[in-house]
Amino acid sequence: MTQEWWREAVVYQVYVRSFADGDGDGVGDLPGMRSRLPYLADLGVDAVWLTPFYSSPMADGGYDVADYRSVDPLFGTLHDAAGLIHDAHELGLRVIVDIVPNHTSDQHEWFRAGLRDHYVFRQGKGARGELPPNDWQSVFGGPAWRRVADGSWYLHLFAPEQPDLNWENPAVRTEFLDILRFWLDLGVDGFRVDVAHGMVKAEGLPDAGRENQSELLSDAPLPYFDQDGVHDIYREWRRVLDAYPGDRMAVAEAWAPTPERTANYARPDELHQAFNFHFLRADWAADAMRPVIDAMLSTGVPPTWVLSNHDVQRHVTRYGGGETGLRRARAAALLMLALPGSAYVYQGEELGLPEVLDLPESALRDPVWERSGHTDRGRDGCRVPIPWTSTGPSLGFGAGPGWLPQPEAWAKLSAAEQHGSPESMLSLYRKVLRLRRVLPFGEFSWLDLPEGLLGFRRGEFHCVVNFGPSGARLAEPGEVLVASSYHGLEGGEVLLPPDTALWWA
Ligand code: TEU
Repeated sequence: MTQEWWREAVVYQVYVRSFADGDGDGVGDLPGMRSRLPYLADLGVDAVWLTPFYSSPMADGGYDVADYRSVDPLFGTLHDAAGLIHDAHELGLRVIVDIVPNHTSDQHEWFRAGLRDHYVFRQGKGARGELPPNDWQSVFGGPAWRRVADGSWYLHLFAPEQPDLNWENPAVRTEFLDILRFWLDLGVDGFRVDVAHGMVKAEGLPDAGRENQSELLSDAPLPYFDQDGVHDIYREWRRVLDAYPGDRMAVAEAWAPTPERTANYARPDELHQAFNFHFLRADWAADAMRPVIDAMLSTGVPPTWVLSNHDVQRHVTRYGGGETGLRRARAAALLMLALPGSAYVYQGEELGLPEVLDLPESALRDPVWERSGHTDRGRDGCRVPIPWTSTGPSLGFGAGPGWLPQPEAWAKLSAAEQHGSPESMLSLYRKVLRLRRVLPFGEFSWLDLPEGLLGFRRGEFHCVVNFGPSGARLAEPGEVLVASSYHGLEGGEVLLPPDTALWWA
């Protein structure tokens, strides 16, 4: 049997609202996305992951789902979804969809019908139940409980419009197995499981016991995340996935405290992969990157690598911004795409887009902005619509202005501008993704290199990154396949400038 496709796949994340707007209403949609499939096939990725496009009041950009089996009119129709899956498959691209099982929208029929057993309702504390049932904090800020008319409280780990489901209720479990089947029947190749570490809460809902609960990768356990019982759910899900032909898969969005705890989600009888957020969080330094890579590889589960997504500051900016950030992002691409396992590329990362830090406050749509009492600007800065061309009201995103304004400087970063330029970020990604498909990768081992350098080999293939502040010399390494920035050759040595990565074989 050939190897399962997802093990080495490069998956491109499409944040549907911001990718391509087919009908000119300012919001990206499925027909727009469908029209850009040839771009993705040409880029050289293996699969696409689509963020939620289901019926939703959009309190959290679609992560508040009102109906898991329908497409929101803003994004198109079920027919568009089926057409997109069909076209993607024709182009050799797999399709992964998002599934949001921790919570529904407060407009979901269960919540509207007042089905309390489907959610987490409790009586409050205090003489008249006027205090929340415990000290849990919402990830978006403030208490995780909201009081309703009869005086009881319901749990919402995210926005109040996103009530947490009660996974102790068998009706909830059965419904989600059925939702999985619905999309599998429509032809999807897999699922990205939203807040995969959240569904099961500690017995009795005990206090977290500390005020600051916002660090998602904290070592201190929280009674509402990463509870052991959640794994029973995935064992059920896996049986559903395995009953379908064609290597269907699921990847966990699990913010577990350690790489080992994260690895628990990717098991032969559970989900297939889990995002490696420790890699995403690592600073731009050899001694920060190496331990997280080691930790991932030593867990023994199929490795994954991710640098950016729709929830975090884009890594060009995280790594220092400006020319430095871009240079580092180029080197990071070579690092990530050389490591064994699969990689997740966030839309616009292949264009070197930075975080947009100066969006006008009136334009902000992320609930984090409201919920944090206007102290945290939230995640809109990484969700600005993609620039496809250098002109037009939204740089080719759609026929009219996009739902968030794009910086003027993005005209130069557009896909069309970069396409013909051999030195562009887009050309680098295209080149590297092509090489990755044909290189005969062998067994992984670290190279013994001076401080500031990080390097490894996979058989004859080598990757070295210079994280240090000064240039480094490497003994003539054989055939240079690609470098992330200019490198020199001198007297049988390669000169590797700071913040540069090199592949050779
Ligand atoms: O995110 C889960 C999560 O805990 C974080 O990524 C969080 O959104 C962020 O740190 C807050 O600043 C998932 C989705 O990826 C995210 O877009 C949704 O908002 C969230 O779940 C709720 O569904």
